[in-house]
Formats: sequence, C-alpha cells, structure tokens
Amino acid sequence: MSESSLLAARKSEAVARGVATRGIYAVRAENSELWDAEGRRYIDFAAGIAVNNTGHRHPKVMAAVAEQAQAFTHTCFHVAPFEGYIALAERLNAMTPGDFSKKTMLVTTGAEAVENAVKMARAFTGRSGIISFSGAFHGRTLLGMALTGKVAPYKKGFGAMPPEVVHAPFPNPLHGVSEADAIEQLERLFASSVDPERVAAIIIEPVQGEGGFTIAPFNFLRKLREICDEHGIVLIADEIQAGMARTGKMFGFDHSGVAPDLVTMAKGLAGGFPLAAVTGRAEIVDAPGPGGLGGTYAGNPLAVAASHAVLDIIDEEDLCTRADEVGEVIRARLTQLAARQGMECIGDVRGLGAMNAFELVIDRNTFAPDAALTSAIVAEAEARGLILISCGTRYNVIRLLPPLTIPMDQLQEALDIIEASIEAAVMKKAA
Ligand code: PLZ
Repeated sequence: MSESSLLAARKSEAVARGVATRGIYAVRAENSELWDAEGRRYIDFAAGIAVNNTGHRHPKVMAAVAEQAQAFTHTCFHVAPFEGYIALAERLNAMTPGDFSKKTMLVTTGAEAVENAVKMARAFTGRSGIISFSGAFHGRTLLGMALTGKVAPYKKGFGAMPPEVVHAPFPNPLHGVSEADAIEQLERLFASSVDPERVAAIIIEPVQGEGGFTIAPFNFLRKLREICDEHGIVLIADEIQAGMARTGKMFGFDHSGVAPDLVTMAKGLAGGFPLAAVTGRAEIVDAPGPGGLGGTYAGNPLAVAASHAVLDIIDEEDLCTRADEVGEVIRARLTQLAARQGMECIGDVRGLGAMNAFELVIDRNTFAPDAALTSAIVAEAEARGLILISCGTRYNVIRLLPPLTIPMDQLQEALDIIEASIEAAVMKKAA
C-alpha cells in the first residue's frame, strides 16, 4: 500500500467526513511547488486557496516568523498588546481604499472577519438586516453560511439560518443576469422583502471566489455605493479571496474606484499563517464598545510578523504588476486554446490580474454546465503533476491561483499540463 493510501485510510477512520479532502498528502512545499507523501512533485495552482500569493515559505516570511518566535508567540492582545499589531493596523488603514480616517481589528479566519464586520455595521446603524448575493461565499460559521449564497453543501442540514439575511442576484450576464437586472432585483427586494431602513449592511466580493470567479462589474459596485449612501447602509467589501495583490491591484475594489466602508481580509494577508482583518471607517469600526470585539488568538504575533513580511514583499517584488503579467500569460494561452477546433467545451475564459478561470460547458449556446468534464480535467492535471481546484455554483469552473511569485518556466509548464489535461479529458469523454 502506498503512503498516501495508508494516510487516506487513517483519515477516513479518524477525521470528520464533512471535512472533504483531495488525495494529495503534503510533505513539503517551496514557492509554487509541493511534494506529496509519494515524493511526487506538483506545481501548485491552488496556493492553499489564494493564501500563498507570496509562495510557500517565502524566505522573508520564514525569517520574520523565526525572529518573532524568539521573542514571544502568544500573549493575547487583550492581556499584553504589542507593537506589531498596532503597526499592522496602521499599514492596513493606509492601504485600503478610501481617503478617510480608518481603524482595524485583527482576527484569525476569514469567516471571523466577516462576522465582525457585520457586528460593527449593526452596532453602528442600530439595524439588523444584511444583504448578500447569490453565489457568494462568506464562511462556514452560522452567520457566514447564512450570508453564503449556495445551499449544498454549505447550509444543508444545519438548521435555521439567522434571520434578516436576504440574497440579491449577483450580476452574471453569462448566466442571464445583466447588471441592470441585478440592480432592478435589488430595488425590488427593498419593496417586497426588506425595508432598506432596516438594512445594516450589503456585503459583496469584488470577484466571487467559490461562486465561480465571477467579476462584479465595476459600474455595479459604483451603483451599490450610491444605494448604500442613499439608505445609510454600510458597504462591506469581502476581499478575502480577491485581495492582497491577487487581481493586479491590492484590492479588487481598487479597480472600480469605489471605497467600501469596511473591508474584510484574510488568506493572502499573512502568507500561510492564520490571520484576518477588518479595516474601515473609524466611526463604524469603533461603534462596538470596549470588550465588544476580540478573541484569544486574534492577531497572533507569529501571523502578524508574517503579514508585515508579506506586505513588504508585495511592495518590493511589485506583485501587483507581476499578477497582471502572470494573468496575461494565462488568459492569452486559454483564449488561444478555446479558439481551437474541438475545444468548444471551454465556454468562457475570464479573470482580473492573476485571478483567472475557465468555465466548462456542454455547448456554447445554452451554456449548460459540464461538471463531469470539470472534475475529469482536475484529475488529469493531478496525474500530470498540477494541482487545480474547481469552483462555481454549478461545479463547472476551474480556477487558476498560482502564487504570484511563480517562475515563468513553471507557469508555462503548468499551462502545457492544462492543455494536455483538457485534451485527454475531452478525448475520454468522446470515447
Ligand atoms: N470570504 C470571499 O473566499 C474562504 C473556503 C474553503 P475562512 N474561501 C475558501 C472552504 O471550503 O471552506 C472565504 C472566501 C471569502 C470568506 C471566506 C472564509 O474564510 O478563512 O475559510 O473562514
């Protein structure tokens, strides 16, 4: 029996089955490569789901964490605060969109950042309603899954959802919802389901992640800003997957010029260490009283040190420009591939910066999803040494999330594997 199958057997005995996994058991990883328990080498196009934007084990991140570990690893910020947390808050206040006074709180996971952003919006407005979008993903906590716009597997069997969470359709012309439709539906919701005067916040991902790498039209974000201003609603940008240079700008919202009131960050924020943040208008962040926010591990010193290194790297290595370069290479190759005869299964190629995806369809007229082909391509790529992950409410999108630090030769190698994997999967389907 191989080491990986032994681990798989132990896993299924010992680990909750709800925690679904792939069969690649990691042993070691370096920048954009990962080695499994069999010693097999993979190019990592998942980057821990958009976490390792600066690659696995970036030397500067490792050095910062090692240095912090010599001083202290945990104090609990409520008990003994430390400079690194304060300095990181200062940096995030300055970096996030919007030319107004801002404040920050640090937490550990993306879901926690979302929960805290909503707490702030509720405390500030004195209202309780929240609007999120179909296809959204905002986490797996009770409120996070309520905000998430997809039932199976995220909400199935988990009982009553928290009240006053309403979903509006996310604009997606490919699937029949134009930008104008989405605005109209939102206005209709205000007439039929929820009084806008009761809505504390609207939360939106600038590019939906789990939902299928669907880009919110920049004009739609501007319109949301207007609607929020009109009704006194807090606009929350969930930048957990799209943020930290991934889309070619520090934040996805930067493309639209819209300043949200609150920004949630996690994933790429600390290069593989658990850290998340909420940054936004000082008066909103300060709405909850002393003791109203926090957590034992919130703002862990090792993760904070890692995050300072990550922000330095993004700047020093100009990873926003690099994200655009990587993205252009990916989109050029995929667009070329999609134009080839026999590749009609590629229904769409899209992306912003290095947040790219292609959608697999039965045919290009109906855009009917091909989920089986999608998983076949992921499996073919894995057999050829490339880690791909899928997404999409209809399970038919393959998202490409290489570290922004990936060497060009590895990027080309990965694109060759993608091409070969699609060809193989299409051929097997036809057979
Ligand atoms: N908001 C936009 O993408 C996490 C989920 C993996 P946590 N996405 C990966 C899985 O299957 O659970 C995510 C996100 C956006 C919030 C979250 C939640 O962040 O750190 O996983 O809690």
